[in-house]
Amino acid sequence: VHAGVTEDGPRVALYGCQRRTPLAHSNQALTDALETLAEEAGFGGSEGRSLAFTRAASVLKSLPGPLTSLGELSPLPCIGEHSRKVIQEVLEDGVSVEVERVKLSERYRTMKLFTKIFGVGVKTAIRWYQEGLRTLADLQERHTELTREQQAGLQHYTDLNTPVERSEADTIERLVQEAVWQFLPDASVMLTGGFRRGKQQGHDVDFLITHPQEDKEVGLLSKVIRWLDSQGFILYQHSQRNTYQLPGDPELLSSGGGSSMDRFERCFSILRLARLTQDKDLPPGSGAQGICTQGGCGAARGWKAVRVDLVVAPFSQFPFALLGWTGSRHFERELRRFAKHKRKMILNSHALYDMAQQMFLPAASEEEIFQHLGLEYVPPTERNA
Ligand code: DGT
Ligand code: MG
Repeated sequence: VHAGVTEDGPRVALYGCQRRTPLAHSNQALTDALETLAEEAGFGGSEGRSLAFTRAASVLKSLPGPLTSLGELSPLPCIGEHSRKVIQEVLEDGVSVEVERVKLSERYRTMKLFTKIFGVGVKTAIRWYQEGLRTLADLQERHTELTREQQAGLQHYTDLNTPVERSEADTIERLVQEAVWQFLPDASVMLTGGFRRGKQQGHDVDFLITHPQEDKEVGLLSKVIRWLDSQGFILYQHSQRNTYQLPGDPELLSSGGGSSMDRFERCFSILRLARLTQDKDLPPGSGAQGICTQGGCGAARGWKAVRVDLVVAPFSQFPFALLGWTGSRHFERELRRFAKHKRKMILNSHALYDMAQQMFLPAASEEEIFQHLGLEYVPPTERNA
């Protein structure tokens, strides 16, 4: 018996953070269909509906084998009426008429096009759509109304929507380490996000930087950025100072609690990466091998623009930051929801606060955070909820 059923009843737990979700699973056609509807609901401003489809898809991702009949759905949590209907259609006909209609609709296609621009969220895309804009050329005409970030996003649209390969992420990791270690040799640079969960491709490359001696990391990021820029690696960057105040940051403790945005010092950037096919032309042995500088191969367009996020966390907050930046987005959302509703705790990327005891719960590792939450540890590669 697969489909998550044991003799004791459903094996699939209610919250995504209580389940193990590997990257590869057996129900891709079903989850693709549900996730299209989740996306479409989000484009229409229906957050609740969007979440319902996302949760249903996430449950299917955790199943040990392919779902073959509707009956296997009954012990599973989070499968609403609408999701059930879509699943039935895909099981019986291979496709869902509703999903196919959505994918062809003008709004969905335009919203996809616009939200794939770096710096453009759903709200902005909706506004443009309502104003009658439909193509990237339409946006080019309104160039002056775009933010600097959106202009960069538009300029590098093709590159930024070409998946970043794992090998490219590794190359960028070596470059970031080279930059960081010049200023702080004992700092650690960790690849987080999807690549830490085992993905072979990503939409960006996420790094978390820390130093075992707290406060040493202060001021590091601006030096790193300045060096990268002087070497010609920066196509765009926007840095933010750390605005988190310990202890008892009022915003952390306010009702909303665990928000997904954090207040670490960080830099959203677009870096210039040499295409790996050109690796052989570059001098070997340099940490920056594979990355292109302005004078080098830019003219021949032997480079590719890649989105890179650099986040600096003080050592005591590092495990929370690592947990928060490893994802998946849905796993994070479920962790925070579980903490709040099942444990009366507030979790974010800085800290864990126990509302009953009215105290922060420190942690030296991700494992300890799971322990505080009374959750079985889920390794990064099983967090693809
Ligand atoms: P992808 O699309 O291949 O880059 O996949 P991911 O999973 O790397 O997605 P990404 O890069 O958008 O985000 C990585 C994780 O970091 C994700 O679980 C959510 C988290 N994250 C992203 N932005 C923020 C932020 O502003 N604050 C916090 N605390 N977390 C964030
Ligand atoms: Mg990422």
